Amino acid sequence: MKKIVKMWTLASVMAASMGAAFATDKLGYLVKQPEEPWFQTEWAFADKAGKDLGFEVQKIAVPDGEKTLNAIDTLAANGAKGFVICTPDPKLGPAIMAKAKALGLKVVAVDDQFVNAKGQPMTEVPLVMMAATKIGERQGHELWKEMTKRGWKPAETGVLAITANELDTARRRTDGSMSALKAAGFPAKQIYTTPTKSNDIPGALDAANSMLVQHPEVKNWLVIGMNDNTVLGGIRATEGQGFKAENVIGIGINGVDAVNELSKSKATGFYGSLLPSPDVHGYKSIQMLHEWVAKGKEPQKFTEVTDAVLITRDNFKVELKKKGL
Ligand code: FCA
Repeated sequence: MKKIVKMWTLASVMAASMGAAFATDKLGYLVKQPEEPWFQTEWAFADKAGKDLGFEVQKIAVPDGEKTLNAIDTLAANGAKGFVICTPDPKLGPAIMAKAKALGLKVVAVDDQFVNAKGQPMTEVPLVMMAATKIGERQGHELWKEMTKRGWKPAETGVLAITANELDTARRRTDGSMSALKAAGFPAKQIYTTPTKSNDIPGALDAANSMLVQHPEVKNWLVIGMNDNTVLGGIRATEGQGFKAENVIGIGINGVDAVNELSKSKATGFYGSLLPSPDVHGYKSIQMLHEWVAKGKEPQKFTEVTDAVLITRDNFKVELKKKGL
């Protein structure tokens, strides 16, 4: 009799511990622009982390503030314990944090940092992002290199810098790019900045058009922007105004958003893109959240993902494959 009791006890212990191992946490992954391959890649690798580490990822598109706050309610109603987010607007930070706190959800920010009511970065929220200034400097450096290779005279060249300064990561990238060009010897007075109203191709195209018409004297253009779509908008504008591919050099940032362009049968002014690590952003941010939720291990406040590779028409397939993208 005693033996049987013991066996039962063992069985129930085993069942309980198996239950714990299989109880999957639900975690959200909210992104501002699901149409960008950048964010699709983050989602894919967040899913991979979920499969590897045993949690479920609820992926929700949050193009505006209302959708963001609704998504947080939905997550809580579904029993999620936290979420990773690339916010559609950094200024939503305080509202996002207040709602998450009220519903008992943990938050990790990815790519775009929250700002508080005073416009200062909310450094208390864990953040995973790319090294913005560094990648911008690389953009400027690579543009200078390609322009030198083509033998362009600085006097005949203009820089079309499409900016989005209200987004800190964007401002740091384009500032980095412009300072690298100046440091290399590009004349500062021929760098023309134009702000885009939206972070997509149509917005950047409008911004670029209004600047291009003001400078009919420029023969060759270098195009700067915070990501691939911004630079692509600039390239489309140069095409619309009759510039040939050989008189334009644009280098984007994100890489994965440049695949269609680099696959075109004929070269365009879009020379290449800096490919960082959307795979690492997606996997790591949600892994950190999972460890926080499941094991109480609080993430470090700032995780910077460095290193980017320049992909062009010549090497993009190989480089993307190397990263499993
Ligand atoms: C911002 C941009 C995205 C991507 C990300 C890392 O959110 O809008 O395209 O570059 O930073």
